[in-house]
Amino acid sequence: MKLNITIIKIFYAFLLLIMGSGLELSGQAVPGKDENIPFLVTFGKQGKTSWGDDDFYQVFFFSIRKEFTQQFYIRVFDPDCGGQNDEIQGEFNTKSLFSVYGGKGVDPERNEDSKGWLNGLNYKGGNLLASRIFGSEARYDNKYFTFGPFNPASGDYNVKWDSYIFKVVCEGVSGDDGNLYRYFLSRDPENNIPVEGGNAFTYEYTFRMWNDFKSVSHIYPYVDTGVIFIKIRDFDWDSDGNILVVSRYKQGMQVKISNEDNWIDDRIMIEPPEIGSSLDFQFHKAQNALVKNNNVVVTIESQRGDALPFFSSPIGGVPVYTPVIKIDKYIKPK
Ligand SMILES: [Ca+2]
Ligand SMILES: [Ca+2]
Ligand SMILES: [Ca+2]
Repeated sequence: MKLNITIIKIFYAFLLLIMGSGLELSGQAVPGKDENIPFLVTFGKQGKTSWGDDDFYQVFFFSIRKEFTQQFYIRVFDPDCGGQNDEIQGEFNTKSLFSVYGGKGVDPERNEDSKGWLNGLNYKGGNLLASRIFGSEARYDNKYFTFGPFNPASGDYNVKWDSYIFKVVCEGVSGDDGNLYRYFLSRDPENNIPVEGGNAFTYEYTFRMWNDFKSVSHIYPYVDTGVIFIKIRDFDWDSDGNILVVSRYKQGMQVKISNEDNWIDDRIMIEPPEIGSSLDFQFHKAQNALVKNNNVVVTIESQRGDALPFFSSPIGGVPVYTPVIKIDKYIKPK
């Protein structure tokens, strides 16, 4: 009996270890370490959708585990639009509004509008905690601006993830240039110090590809129970190479791709081993001619029409394809 209890104790310790490793600290950087995406991008609303942003705003969520009770910060790298990193059209005249929300109305699992992926709905649900407009400002060019401090309890509590949820919206309120930027969820206002167990996610991902042939970018949607098939939609991919899906079950299935200023959708069946894990959508560059400054938008929804979250640190880790061992049927000798 005593031995059984010891075994149970070891089992739980092991389980906690695995769970802990699933909540990697790389989730603090947005885009995340495994995603290999250079920048998020949001254009000024006088821009053209053919430059790769369909709606001129981007919504990101940050989750803070309930156990973490200290103050934290949300840092924005290169929040201005001008100087380095950004995509100029004519002259730099874009203003970007970054807003941080907490409280009721933020949690996208209880407020579908908050997800921000369907245009025309109110994606600003929650209490406004902080905001700032950035133009072309040398002070924040290729540098961080820090929002906060925030108290975890001012977020919107989500039971399933046992976490407080915060939301950051970037809107291109005027101008026509592309603002490129990144986020970091930090314990420190001056340095990037991860918040244990923190993560970030979005439902409509607008990002920049690398300007080289070899870099592969990834995004990791989480597949919850009840998902039978998914619909992936991608916008303005500029016919740049291949988009592949890899999972525990899929070795590299090709997804239909968009060209210029259009949405393309594709339907992908979900198999039982893929439930409760992340999928790996890989974005491979075309190898013949370099497609430069490629911005792309991606959403994924289930057969019910609800959007799946893309986590900066994939839930359960990066999925690894596990070949199914086929057992040949016993053939009766003649
Ligand atoms: Ca401009
Ligand atoms: Ca910028
Ligand atoms: Ca594009």
